[in-house]
Amino acid sequence: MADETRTQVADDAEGARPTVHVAGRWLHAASGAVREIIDPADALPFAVVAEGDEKDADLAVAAARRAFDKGPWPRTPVAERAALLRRVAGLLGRDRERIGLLESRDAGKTLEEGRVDVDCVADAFRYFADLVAAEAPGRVVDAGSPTVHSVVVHEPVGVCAMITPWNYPLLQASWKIAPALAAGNTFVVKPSEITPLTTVALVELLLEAGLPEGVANLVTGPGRTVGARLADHPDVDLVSFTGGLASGTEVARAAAATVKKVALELGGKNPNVVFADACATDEGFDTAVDQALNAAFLHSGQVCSAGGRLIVEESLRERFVTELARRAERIRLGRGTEDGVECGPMVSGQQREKTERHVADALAEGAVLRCGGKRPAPTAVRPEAGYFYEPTVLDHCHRAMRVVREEVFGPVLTVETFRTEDEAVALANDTEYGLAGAVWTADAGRARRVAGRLRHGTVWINDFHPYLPQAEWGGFGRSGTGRELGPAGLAEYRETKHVYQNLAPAPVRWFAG
Ligand code: TXE
Repeated sequence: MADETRTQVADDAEGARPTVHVAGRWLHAASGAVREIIDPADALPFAVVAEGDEKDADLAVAAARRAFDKGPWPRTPVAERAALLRRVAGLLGRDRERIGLLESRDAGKTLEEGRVDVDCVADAFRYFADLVAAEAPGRVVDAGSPTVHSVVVHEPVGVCAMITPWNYPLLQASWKIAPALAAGNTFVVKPSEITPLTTVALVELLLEAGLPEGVANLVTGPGRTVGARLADHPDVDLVSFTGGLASGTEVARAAAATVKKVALELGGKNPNVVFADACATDEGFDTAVDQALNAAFLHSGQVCSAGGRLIVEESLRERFVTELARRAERIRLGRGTEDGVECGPMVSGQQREKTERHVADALAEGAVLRCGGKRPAPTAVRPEAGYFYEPTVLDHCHRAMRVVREEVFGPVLTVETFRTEDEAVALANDTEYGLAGAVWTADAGRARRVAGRLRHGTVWINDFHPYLPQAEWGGFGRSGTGRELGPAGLAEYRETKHVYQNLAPAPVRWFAG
């Protein structure tokens, strides 16, 4: 399996691919610069893409502007837009294996995770197609007069810039592209410079589905040049960003100069609160431990909603953490395409070093290492050069520690304890973020009480990680602004217009003359 993967993608690496897409044409970067794309499982390049800069961003924005102001897409009937989105979903299904494999190779996730991502993305395209197709064309408002016809309609925002990260490249681009297209916008997408390949594949599918020229534009390249230019470009009407807090803050600052609409998804520091009553039975205990593992270590913890903060009732701690560490040690690391591998490498050396610094600081501040805390020994499927890091459990943590306050974005679980429900809620809310959190309890009343008090955009009760295309996703606090998915995820890409029609115009005589 691994060898097939290697050959297929290696073909692409023979020369730089023209991965900048502007006004219906695939181009090399205007400067001619290229970038090697690294396989995080062995730290070797396996593809070469165009390294765009501000000039490519300007060309892409100009194309998107023309397509919005003069092209057919914003004026295309909703039913036709919905049909195109459904065709894209169908093409994703057709190419599930190819794109799933590309995502696995590029982002370092397992092949199965790559496939699931493609399925989720197809669902999102179908969801937004159904949502717009079912809508009434406008909301008639009672103006209190038979001679006034008043209606509120929704229109596309215009040119949308989308800046996406490396952990879920296809999924995060699609959560922006699907609603933006459903609403009739044109766009320029800039994927993370280290994982651009499935975004290129997605744009190819949009074109195959029949999207008119200039609606979808893509610039591969760095955040500090391409991303920054998109955020401050005067012809961009909206910027939607998913990534880290520091870069998101810069994007918001740059966008403010031209009063763009801004949507930000900036990650989280997500609590997983476990009450002892959830583990009263062996089955309950097994489920809560299993899900705590999944919450923290899926995709090496490089998930914005990763449950990296375990907040467990004091009486349960020793039993829970002992079992958790035992099972974390058995997680099979390796290249995501190898059979039996449960967790791939981290995405980059930089991300692994950030994780290592966090663990070192935590240990210096008094955390107790229960497992992991180091790079694994190399094996055949886990070469020395890959960016692997062992799933790590840090016990006896507290809020003053940097590892508990800041997003690690690596396979690190911290353990804190509580004695009362109030204490559990206070700990879970004691974060500047507010993206997601979970509560585990067998007491239905407590579940609802705690869920009601958590200041997070998604709260799971006796579960962790699931999301639905029809339910909004986004954060409180510094996890960001705006929402993706659900009706609010579509509303982000729309302007609201009130059209007031006087059917019997007459002078108002406000001024005597
Ligand atoms: O992300 P960046 P990085 C968090 C996570 C991680 C940290 C840093 O904690 O350790 O962020 O990761 C583009 N103007 N998340 O540095 O820089 C960049 O090119 C415009 C959380 O890799 O935020 C990429 O396309 N764009 C997260 C995108 O921003 C800029 C997912 C994200 O990269 C830019 C990833 C600028 N000035 C990391 N600077 C989540 N919310 O899921 C960078 N970019």
